[in-house]
Amino acid sequence: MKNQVLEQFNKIYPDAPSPLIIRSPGRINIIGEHTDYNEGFVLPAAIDKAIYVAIAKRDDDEIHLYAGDYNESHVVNADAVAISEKHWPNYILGVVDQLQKKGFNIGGFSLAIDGDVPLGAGLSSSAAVECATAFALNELFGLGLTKLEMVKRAQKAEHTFAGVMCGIMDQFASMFGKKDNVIQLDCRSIEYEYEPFELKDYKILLLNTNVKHSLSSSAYNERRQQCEQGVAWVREYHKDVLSLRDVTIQMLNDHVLPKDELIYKRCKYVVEEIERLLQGCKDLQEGDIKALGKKMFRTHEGLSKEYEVSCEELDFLVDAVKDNPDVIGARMMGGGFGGCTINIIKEDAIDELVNKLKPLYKQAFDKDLDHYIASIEDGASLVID
Ligand code: GAF
Repeated sequence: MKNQVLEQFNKIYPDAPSPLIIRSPGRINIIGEHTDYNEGFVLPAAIDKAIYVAIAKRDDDEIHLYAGDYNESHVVNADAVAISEKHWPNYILGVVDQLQKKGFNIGGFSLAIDGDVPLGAGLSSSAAVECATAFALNELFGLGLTKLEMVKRAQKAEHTFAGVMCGIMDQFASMFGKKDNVIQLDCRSIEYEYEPFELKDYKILLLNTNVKHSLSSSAYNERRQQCEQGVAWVREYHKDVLSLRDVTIQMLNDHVLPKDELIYKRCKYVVEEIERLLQGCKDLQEGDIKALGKKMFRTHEGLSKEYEVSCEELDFLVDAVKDNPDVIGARMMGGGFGGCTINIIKEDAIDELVNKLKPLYKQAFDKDLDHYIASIEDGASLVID
């Protein structure tokens, strides 16, 4: 991939100086879904699928972008960065805009981008692009930003230029990932701990529905607002409550259920998921992967029936492995409405499962089912020869 982006860069910008190359990975999340923007916990990790950026300074103030995935270019002046009608430049330009708003002087540059994070598969290709861009600009212009500052600029870029009011999980995982470790991140204090993820003879299998989720299709933002509404109702009685992190089921029963059943359902899922993650982390520390797996199935149920961010295809894939003794946990992953399921499965059972599922999936939905065995890798870095 690194060579591919370098070749593209050299082809598109033959007169440019030799570029820096940055790798920023996609992510998985073991448990803790839709908890980040509720100031709960998440348990993500960076994976072996990544976005690569090649970048070099220009002598003028122009920003030249090229995306290998689309074989498309986009040019804009550094003092006229704005949301583009094309989708892909926004994840890059949003970061430029955020850095400029922080007072950094971003001059002209040429950038080529490519990667093997499947797009719209719930593996956070967009966060990987944003983090790769922030990392690249930080290196190129010597901005001196910390990793956390880059994460925050990248997250804000998603809010402003992509219109998705995401939490911090995806950008954090892409930037802070550590090989063979998951990150237990407290999304309120932003304190985090690495936890070794030892699966022995199990693997992480991702099954891609090939249903492209569109988070900005407002359902994601709507869920966030519903959580905020629930908190506002509880706060009328408990002034110290700041987010669903502080809310109990009793509070929801008392102050949300009488007002709105749908909002109650959404909030209940989140409150339970925050607790489930904490229990799941204990399982992990005790080496009880099976107990953690059971919780993943329960998370799926909550996401599907209470938070309602699943879809038929995701439900089908989780149902299909539910009673398989070789699969100890499975659920939809990420924002939802499509993308991948994450499965913890015995390594020697993968082929049989995938060979069985692919034709069934095709028959049911007339779509292809893709699969990836994910390994946990380091977060964003400068690629050095
Ligand atoms: C998306 C968002 F970008 C994350 O912040 C997170 O909320 C996730 O959905 C759901 O857990 O990936």
